Amino acid sequence: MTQYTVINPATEQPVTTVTHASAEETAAAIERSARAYESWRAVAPGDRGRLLRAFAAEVDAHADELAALETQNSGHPLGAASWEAGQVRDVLTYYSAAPERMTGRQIPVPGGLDVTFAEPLGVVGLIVPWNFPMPILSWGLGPALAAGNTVVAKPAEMTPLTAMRIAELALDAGLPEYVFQVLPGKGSVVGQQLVDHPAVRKIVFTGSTEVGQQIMAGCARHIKRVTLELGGKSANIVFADADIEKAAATAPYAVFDNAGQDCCARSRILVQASIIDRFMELLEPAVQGIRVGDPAAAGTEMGPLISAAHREHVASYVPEGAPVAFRGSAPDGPGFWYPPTVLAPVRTADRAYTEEIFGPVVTVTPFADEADAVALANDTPYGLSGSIWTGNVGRAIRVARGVETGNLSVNSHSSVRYWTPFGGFKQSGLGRELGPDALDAFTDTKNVFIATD
Ligand code: TAP
Repeated sequence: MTQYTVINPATEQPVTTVTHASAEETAAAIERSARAYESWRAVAPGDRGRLLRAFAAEVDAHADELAALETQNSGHPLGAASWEAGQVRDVLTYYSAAPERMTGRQIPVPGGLDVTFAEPLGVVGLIVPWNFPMPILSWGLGPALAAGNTVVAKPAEMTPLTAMRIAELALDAGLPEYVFQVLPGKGSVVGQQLVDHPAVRKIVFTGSTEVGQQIMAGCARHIKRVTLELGGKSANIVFADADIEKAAATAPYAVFDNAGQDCCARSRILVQASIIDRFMELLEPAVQGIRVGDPAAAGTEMGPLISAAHREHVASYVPEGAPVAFRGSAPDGPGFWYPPTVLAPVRTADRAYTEEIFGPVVTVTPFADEADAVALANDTPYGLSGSIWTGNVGRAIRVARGVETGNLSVNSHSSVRYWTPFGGFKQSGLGRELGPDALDAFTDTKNVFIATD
């Protein structure tokens, strides 16, 4: 039995210890999940919807507790963690309407009646990263359960606490036992077992591109369905005709939110050369104004990084002599702190420009014209997110169609809204989560022909 000590990244103090599941325990949980599936899929649609609404209400009633737990475990500012708990409630509520609306089609054919059914898949394995433990769990959980699947989730080793509590809340809300289980443990043990076990019919993985590649290869052995949400190196493109004040004031939040540990972070700011000096003048006070500190304190906007190892990784992108234009602040003393950092000018071959840093470091690069901006934005293997700032609606549409990425916002930095599809182009992933079509990712279409002759 392996014990894991969960550390508060803002204090470096232990929070609690968690017992890791072994490969054998994971297999046993998957088999319990497969048995629970037989009855869960048969629950009447209205009752399944009611249970999901009860689950959402239970999460809502414990939102403050969940937020405080996330702040301790992940170092997220309390305001952000409250939003994250609210997102779990909202995703469950949104998909609670689905069971009663999962209609098939009636297709005109000769000689009979042809209908389709959206059948659940069976046991779904969710492999969740440490950066947004609650929302990312809910994006798979809500539609998977609504469609009639059962779920075994593996939270990241470093951030298991809110997922474990949410599983308890599911039982308190009346979800039958083993419909939703959370197994804390290592990716190489619990995650690998989810990928390898034949009773798991689908994997939803969010994390690094490298591990995503291994998961996809593992799923191929069973033709297991897979959704991958991987990394990003998204561009925030600011044209000379934009509201430059607003673009500069909001740019730091588009990359330093969650201390930059966000796959949608707009970590490459591309600015039209004619306005770059003015933009930098406006960006500096915006970056220095970010309130970095105790995540439990009211008004804190940015907390620490998740671990010492991750801070070292982030710092490696800012070596001696790096072109630091300016920096925000960070507390001294215990905690894995790293100040918001702006690098400019950065060569486009520099690894700070090409690699996902997953920390509060952003590069600023000038571009000449619209074609140059699109070419720079697309010069990456990733394609997850991005923003376009312009006052010209035609340009906004042309650039939005030209940038190879799954989620774009114009004159804002919105990315993940549970009403709309979310996912990546290129190496940022495969498949889509959220939005009205997410049920398709948790069902297979069955076609039935009934002869009338
Ligand atoms: P990963 O190693 O990819 O971990 C993500 C999840 O996969 C964790 O739950 C992890 O478990 C699990 N996992 C690891 N190896 C596995 C395996 N062989 N089979 C099945 N599951 C496995 O990411 P990370 O180490 O947390 O972060 C590394 C980098 O990935 C970051 O710096 C960032 O660039 C990127 N990242 C991207 C995202 C998003 S949202 N796209 C999220 C997090 C990280 P453990 O708990 O044991 O690690």
